[in-house]
Amino acid sequence: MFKLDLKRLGIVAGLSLSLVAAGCGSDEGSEGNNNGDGNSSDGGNSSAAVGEELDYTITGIDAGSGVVGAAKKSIDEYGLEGWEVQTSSGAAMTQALGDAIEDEEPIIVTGWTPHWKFAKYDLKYLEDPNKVFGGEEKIKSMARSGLKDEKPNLYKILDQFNWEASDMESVMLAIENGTPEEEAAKNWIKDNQDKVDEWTKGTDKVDGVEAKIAYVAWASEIASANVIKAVLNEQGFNTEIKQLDNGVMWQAVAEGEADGMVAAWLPGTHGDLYDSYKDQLEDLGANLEGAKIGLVVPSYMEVSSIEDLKGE
Ligand code: PBE
Repeated sequence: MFKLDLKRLGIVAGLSLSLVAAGCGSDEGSEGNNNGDGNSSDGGNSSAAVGEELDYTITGIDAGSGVVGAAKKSIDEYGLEGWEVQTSSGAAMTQALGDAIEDEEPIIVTGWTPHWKFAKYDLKYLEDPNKVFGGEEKIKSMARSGLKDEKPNLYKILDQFNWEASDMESVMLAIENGTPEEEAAKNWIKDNQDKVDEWTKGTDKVDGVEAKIAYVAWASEIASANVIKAVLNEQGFNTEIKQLDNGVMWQAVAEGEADGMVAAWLPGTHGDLYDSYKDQLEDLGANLEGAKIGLVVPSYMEVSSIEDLKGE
């Protein structure tokens, strides 16, 4: 195919240039990636070349996640012919990211904030001029209908739950560094009792009332689910946090199988799910502001925009 040949030529040109550049002893400041011609001095991190090196693959997470949906949409919207999103899991994605960084190899992952990866690695979001990944997101809490009357104290705590991105990140980072999930949640609560007191303000303790909170196995939601569980249990609830696929989490709250969830990324990430279920659940508002999703790469990569992936 003509297109592929052009890409090959780009690689060859990139490689020969990289030999020249190696003689200069520096690849800093090369701006050779802005026209997608692959002629960058590192021979691997520039637009067309990066596609070849990555086998035109974006390292995704679970197929049901909003960020994978947006990544697939970005392939269409930016005309990234031949690119694919490989789905796996959040854990597999961060493993692949860590491995690539160890070898200073290129990688593109579906990423999000808050996430511990930004504390651990030097990363950047690829610019998204077409706003396929949306803008600033909020994480909202949702309750099943009827919860307010049936379990008013649970309803009120979910409604008052509110923290900062840095709070969530610190719990995520502790878990990533090996602290068991429940312990990381309890440690954060111990250090932030003033915040937690705001969430439980005006509620009464209960005696073993069951609370069922749905969540998804994303690092951010593992953190929030464990924190809310620990807070509820301190108030006397018998809390079960139930790990589900994204669509099933929404469905579980909508159909009343779960009492609620604190993992609704809106308006963009879970916008479709919200539209499907909004009449069957109660939106309790944001529990965290300043969230974001996008394509994330190590800072040493030269590509800066999703448009750069287009090649020729
Ligand atoms: N995430 C984390 C989720 C929402 C929370 C960005 C991976 C998603 O893409 O659906």
